[in-house]
Amino acid sequence: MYDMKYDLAKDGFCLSPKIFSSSQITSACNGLSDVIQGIYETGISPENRFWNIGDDPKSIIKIDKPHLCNEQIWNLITNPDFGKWLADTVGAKRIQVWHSQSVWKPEGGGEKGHAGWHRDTQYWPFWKPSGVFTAWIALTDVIENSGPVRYIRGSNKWEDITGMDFFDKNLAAQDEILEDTHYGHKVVSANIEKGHISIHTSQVYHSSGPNISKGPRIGMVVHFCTDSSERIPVKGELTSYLNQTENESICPVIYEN
Ligand SMILES: O=C(O)CCC(=O)C(=O)O
Repeated sequence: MYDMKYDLAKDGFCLSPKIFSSSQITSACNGLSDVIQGIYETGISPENRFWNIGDDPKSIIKIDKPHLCNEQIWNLITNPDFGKWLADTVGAKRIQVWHSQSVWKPEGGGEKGHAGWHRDTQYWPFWKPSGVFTAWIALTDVIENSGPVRYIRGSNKWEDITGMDFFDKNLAAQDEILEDTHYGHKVVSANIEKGHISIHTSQVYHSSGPNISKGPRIGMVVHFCTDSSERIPVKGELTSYLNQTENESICPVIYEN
């Protein structure tokens, strides 16, 4: 078995040993730079860009489904060792990537680099919470000063808290709400080296603060479903969003036993 820190079911997250080699990480990172600059090697655009060329270079750069645009990014997230590791960690027979995003946090951006406290299910009305997870692959060494992803230990068991939002940069206001509702909660930073991964459940609260280190903090975020995931029918523009899981050139199955 793997030497894992923290307990996914109990704490809501865990930290892995090294999964990816330095050369795999470097290639993916170069691919990501291209995508950020609008260079799409495959000719396919990302699903969504929350940062565009000409925008503030100190803001957090979030791009959805960059694996469609670049082969090196695709190779990273479809790596068979990674798929097997995810399957063993969450106890699944099948792992499918249904979404991905890159989160590039430039150094020195202050609160422009913040990601507010949230739980992933806030944005996923079409999934039941169990059986869907997120893997965060470190493409740079992440230390406390880099603005690591931070998890609230055991918050995967909490009720929803009003006022939490990924896109809200006001972490201080959110911290006050958390203190009021869950005084004494324990925050753990995912300080992991390049090539290591943190994995979290869809219900754990997490956020990240400013990057005051000397270089960018770069993460490739892989959202995956398993053989035990269940869809929830939704109305409106997201009705057919998950139909793309039927297309493996968008949502690759990376492990099956
Ligand atoms: O990279 C970050 O700072 C936030 C990532 C995140 O929200 C996630 O992995 O679900």
